[in-house]
Amino acid sequence: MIKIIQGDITTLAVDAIVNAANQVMLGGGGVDGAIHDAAGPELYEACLKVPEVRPGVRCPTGEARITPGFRLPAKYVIHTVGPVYRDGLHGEPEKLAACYRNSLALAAENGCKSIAFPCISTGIYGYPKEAAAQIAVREVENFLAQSRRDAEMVGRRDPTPPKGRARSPSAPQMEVLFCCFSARDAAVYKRLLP
Ligand code: AR6
Repeated sequence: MIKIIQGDITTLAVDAIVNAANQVMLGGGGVDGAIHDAAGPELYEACLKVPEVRPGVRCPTGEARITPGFRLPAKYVIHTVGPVYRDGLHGEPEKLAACYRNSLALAAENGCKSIAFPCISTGIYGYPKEAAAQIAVREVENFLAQSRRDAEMVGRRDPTPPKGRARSPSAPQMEVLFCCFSARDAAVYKRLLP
């Protein structure tokens, strides 16, 4: 199920909220700053413990990492790093799609039944809002549809998940919220999800 809400993602009592982080994963401005402020210093400590894949990079662009939510109402924070928008011809759409796919997969692996996304990359990173929302909606719809197909296979007692893909037991019932900070952002999503 997909819902659009307008508000502050740090107030949501969902299983996971997604953070539009940067590669260092130690906080920043925008939604990242708001999430660190609300979660408390324990979140910074938890992020420090995420291993670097190379100096200064805990989460490469398009990937996702999970930490507890600490003082947030959400159980987990899933940190993902959207692309910095240049002109759309430097892999930005693919990287943004990967953010949604990898965040959803990580949520499912951790048994989450509800997840809220901010409009990744559309603030400081400058991704055009309409184009970013189209990618977000497409990826979430694809994920939920695939999860339903997987669940049907389990229902037919076929124990073999498709090759290369882990089974996500909680995914078919997952509630996905697009948490838009502004009414304008919410209107973009409402046009795409009538
Ligand atoms: N709740 C929901 N959405 C919010 C909130 C909030 N409390 N605050 C802002 N937004 P941005 P990016 C919306 O700039 O473009 C950071 O410094 C905002 O209106 O937070 O991916 C990181 O450390 C916009 O629609 O993220 C990175 O360096 C959306 O969140 C960089 O910014 C994303 O805006 C990431 O830039």
